[in-house]
Amino acid sequence: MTYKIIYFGIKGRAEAFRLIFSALDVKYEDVIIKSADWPGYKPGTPWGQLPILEVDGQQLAQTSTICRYLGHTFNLCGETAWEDAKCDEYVDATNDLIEEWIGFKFLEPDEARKVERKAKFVSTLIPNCLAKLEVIKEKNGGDFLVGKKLTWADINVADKLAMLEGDIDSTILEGYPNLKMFKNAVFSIPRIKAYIEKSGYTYVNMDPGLG
Ligand SMILES: N[C@@H](CCC(=O)N[C@@H](CS)C(=O)NCC(=O)O)C(=O)O
Repeated sequence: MTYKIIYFGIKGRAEAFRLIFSALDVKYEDVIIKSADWPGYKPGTPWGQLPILEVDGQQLAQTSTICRYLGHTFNLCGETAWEDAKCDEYVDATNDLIEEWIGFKFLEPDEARKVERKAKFVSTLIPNCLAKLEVIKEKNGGDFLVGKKLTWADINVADKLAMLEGDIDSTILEGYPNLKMFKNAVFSIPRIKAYIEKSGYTYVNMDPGLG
């Protein structure tokens, strides 16, 4: 199989795929679309947006769909239909948080509204979400969110936590010991650790305006 990740020159939504490929030592190619080339490229994409995963020349779109596909392909999914659904639930719930982050950070045109939305995000939305994830993680025990082994949802959610730490506040997981342990467990997987050390892990240089 040949895998290509087609995306803008940022970590963004595609980083979870890179972490999954790295964890499993599966080769992939990053195809970077420059902002200037995007208007010409966009009409030929499945839904007018990136990222896209190309598998042996066939294209798959939508971030969570791609992550889930990789999870099923590489046996990083739940062991039962229920566990699979729990993976989806935790990824969808945290998607809501991240879409709001993208919304105020990249897409909100009104400066006053941007400040207002960020304040609500930091004071209410993040703590609400992290408190719920903290309980989920504590109840599941072990290192991960679902069942007893690593799933694609662990990698997806840990990536989002790292993104928030990088962009909002590096101490965001203080007060959530189970989540902190969880994120560290994912990022301590030897191949993921090696990938992070090689690639660097910062979200601050995202290309503004792309969302
Ligand atoms: N629902 C899509 C959203 C993808 C999305 O919003 N992609 C942004 C970049 S992160 C994009 O392609 N922006 C350019 C555009 O919409 O023209 C997904 O989850 O993959």
